[in-house]
Amino acid sequence: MRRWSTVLAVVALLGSACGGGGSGAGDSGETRKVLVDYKHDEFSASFLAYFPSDVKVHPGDTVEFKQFWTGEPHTVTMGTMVDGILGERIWGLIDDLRTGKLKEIPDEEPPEFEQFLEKLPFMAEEETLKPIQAAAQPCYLDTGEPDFSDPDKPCPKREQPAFNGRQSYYNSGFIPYEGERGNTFKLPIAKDATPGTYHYYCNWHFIAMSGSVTIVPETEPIPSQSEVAKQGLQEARRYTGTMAKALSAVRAGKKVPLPAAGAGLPEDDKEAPLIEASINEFVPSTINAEVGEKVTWTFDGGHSVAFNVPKYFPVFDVKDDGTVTLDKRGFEAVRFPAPPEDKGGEGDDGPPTPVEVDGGKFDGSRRGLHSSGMDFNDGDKFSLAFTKPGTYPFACLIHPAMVGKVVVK
Ligand SMILES: [Cu+2]
Repeated sequence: MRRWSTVLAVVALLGSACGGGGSGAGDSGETRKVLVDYKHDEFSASFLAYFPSDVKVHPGDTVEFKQFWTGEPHTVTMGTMVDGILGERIWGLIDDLRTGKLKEIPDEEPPEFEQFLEKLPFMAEEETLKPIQAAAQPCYLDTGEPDFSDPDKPCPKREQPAFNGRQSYYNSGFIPYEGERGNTFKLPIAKDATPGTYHYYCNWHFIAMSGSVTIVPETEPIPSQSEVAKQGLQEARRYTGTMAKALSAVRAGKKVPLPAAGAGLPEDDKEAPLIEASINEFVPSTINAEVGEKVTWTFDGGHSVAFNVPKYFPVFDVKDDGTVTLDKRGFEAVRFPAPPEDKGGEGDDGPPTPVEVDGGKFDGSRRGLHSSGMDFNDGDKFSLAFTKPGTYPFACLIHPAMVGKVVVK
């Protein structure tokens, strides 16, 4: 069971290593865009946040959630269950963490949290990573609770209704990279929507990745789309400067303190909230080696080192009938030895002893996907000896923009 403190452990990691139709929304409605995750044009990264995280709309408007594809799957999950189970007190606390008013997660786990986890599971089972279809596929319920008891059973299929603030469960499901629904989830606001503030969260990354939609009466003014866009960029850019600096320090061979307390706080913006953002880069991205020389990768964050990676490798995918599938090869060691299972780590006393997995010899004759898997703690190592001259491209299976190559001479 994930603990309160770990799922809310919102540290910025400075690492090295539906289309859904607009049914019900009026034609005259305006659109406000919220970015899901964020793409920096100078380095590969992922941001477990929505930008801007709070948006105001009128009945009849549409909120368009536009996802930048960083490899991290996301959802937009809301409804009276989401607001109701945690209640105003806990959401208030999460809002304060998300907006930077609160800097530390209170130690005490509120009872509402346990209940929330029981009623609203992640989009995949924690141990097996098997997708839970009722959480991973779109699900719109006017009343009652979704049935999560059978992971293979999706919610009853129905056309996406406009959001009215009264539906019990309103879930975009996994927003896929491609296919008919593209990278966008549209949230049409019903003409008869009940004014109020509604929280949404990502049911893969959980409530630290959340935001709110506030529906106000037509008579009340709302920020224009250009103001919303400006706000979104401003929120995202509170982190990118510090991240770029950290990356260039790492590239210059400097030791950069990692998730250690406060390390992720943007230096220039002490008021910025702690969000989970990670640089997804191999440093260096080009490795020169001699024939027979051992090349070693040190892990920092959740990544894999994979060779012979297919052009398109969706970790989560959506089949024609809507079933969300997971390719476990994205997480597990493939054709390389897996790291030992008991490595100690989170929750144990003291830091775990770093492990080094020796992947053995590698040359161009070994075909098919090879991956280190992701089951490493920060500081663990994976090594390979290249036995033939050549260029060997590699990538992280989770973060498609995280690539590198080994040049063997
Ligand atoms: Cu997410």
